[in-house]
Amino acid sequence: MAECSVTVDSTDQMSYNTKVITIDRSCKEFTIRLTHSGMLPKNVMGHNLVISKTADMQAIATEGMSQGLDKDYLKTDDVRIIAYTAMIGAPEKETSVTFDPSTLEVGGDYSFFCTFPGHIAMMKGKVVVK
Ligand code: CU1
Repeated sequence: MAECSVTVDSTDQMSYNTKVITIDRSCKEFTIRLTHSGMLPKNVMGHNLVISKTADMQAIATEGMSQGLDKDYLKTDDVRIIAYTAMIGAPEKETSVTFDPSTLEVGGDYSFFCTFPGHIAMMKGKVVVK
């Protein structure tokens, strides 16, 4: 059976606990659960998880910065965003997003990243579609 969900943890060290997320395109729905194991609040060490083509990643993060904290540092109606979670920080422990993976191409160049200002330098990884 296909694995149709994954959990990624984020930390006060400005990191995710994985560098690769594998998405099985045969899943009807795919769920990404983002946890925050740190003690710092959202305005200091907020994290989200956004998926886009790798080529669009930097532009989405830059545009997100100008949106400010109340909009979770993300322009959510940007059509280049494939999926995104809310931004969380302590005391929130987790959030999740469920989306249809059939919009992704097998072998396509996708990434996941955090749009909190400055975090993309460390908080990014590859999305592998199989
Ligand atoms: Cu972050």
